Amino acid sequence: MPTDLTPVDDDLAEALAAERDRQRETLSLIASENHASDAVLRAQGSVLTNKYAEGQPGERYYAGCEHADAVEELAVERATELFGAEHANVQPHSGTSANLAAYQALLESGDRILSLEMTHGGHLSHGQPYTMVDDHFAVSHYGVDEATGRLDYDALEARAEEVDPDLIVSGYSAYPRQVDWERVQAVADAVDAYHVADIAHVTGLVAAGVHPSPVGVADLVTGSTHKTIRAGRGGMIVCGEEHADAVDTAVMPGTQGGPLMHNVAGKAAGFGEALDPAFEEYAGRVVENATALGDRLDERGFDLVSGGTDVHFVVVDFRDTHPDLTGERAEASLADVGLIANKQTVPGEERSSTVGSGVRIGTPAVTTRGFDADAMRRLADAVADVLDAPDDESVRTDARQTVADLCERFPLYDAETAVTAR
Ligand code: DSN
Repeated sequence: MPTDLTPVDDDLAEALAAERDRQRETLSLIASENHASDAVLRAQGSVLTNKYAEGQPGERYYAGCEHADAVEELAVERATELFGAEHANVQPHSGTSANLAAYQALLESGDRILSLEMTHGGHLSHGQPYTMVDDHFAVSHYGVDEATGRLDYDALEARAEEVDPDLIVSGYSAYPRQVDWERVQAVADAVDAYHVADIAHVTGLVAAGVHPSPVGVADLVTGSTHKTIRAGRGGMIVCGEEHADAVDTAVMPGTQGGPLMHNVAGKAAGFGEALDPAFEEYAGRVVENATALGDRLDERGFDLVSGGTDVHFVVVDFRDTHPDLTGERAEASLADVGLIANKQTVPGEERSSTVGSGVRIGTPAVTTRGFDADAMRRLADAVADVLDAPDDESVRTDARQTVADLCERFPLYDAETAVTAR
């Protein structure tokens, strides 16, 4: 922990301490969240927040960038090593920013994008209504097979032949199975389209080799850096040399100004941690824990989209087993006992996206706390108890006790973390 702590003002310190305590005293099951290390938190809270560094290392638009250059070079070197990529741009502010830059790099305004339907697990930045992607491009969607919950690559191919896209987006926010990147690439090749693989969710699993990698398969691979990879909030793009200049120009000036160099420092710290062999073990456990969670929920009579998981979360579908339970209600009931998950639409959804018929439950954050398969089963029982009887106060009391026990057994951060910075 840092020793030269600079206190923030009392009001802000109180809010930050409350958030730190919320994270310590509840269990984050949101599949896109994780707990960054103290090293990443410190890097993100560093003096680099003060520095403008438009451009690339060694080719900046402002003076005084020599140390920013060193930091960004570390992040880029570590990213290329982690993902086995020829080129990395670590400046995107987020996964969405990375996707906007990817479209800017490869497309003209009005071009056609084919991406997964959001209610089937796609992402806003893949061109859902009300986004600028949808405003500037002609977006069409493909779906999963509603009976199996799995991608049907033959159906994707047929849809691509119908739409004739200029770009196909793969990689998803709520698809609980591995993606066959080569098969998507074959579809893209067949219709002469670019292929952007958005690995935002599985970045850490790909880096650790517990999910196949689209690097060297898709044209561009985009992602965020704060989910399974635990490298602090931000985005990135990795690709081959042939797209390097287009990507760099699309990030700046195409879609961004000055990079958030403090976040680039966080990425350097987190990518360094992910290169440690211990990270491979962590990523493997994330998937094992999701499998244990899914198996137990299945034993307890819940339906899982696609029947299970290969990744870091499960999606529970209430429609057949708990037809009166909505995702919104489930999210609120779980949150009330300290289990923080998110409502989720399911393939074939008939409720609105703000209500949903499912819940997505992820394991990256609890695995960072040290959860093993036994702890996951205990957690799964608490989830199942609450979802089976969301109005039963004695069930809620027991679930709160389970959460308190698990938080105590798998502690997170200490009394200084995130309240102070240097
Ligand atoms: N909001 C993220 C998720 O939860 O999947 C994606 O950006």
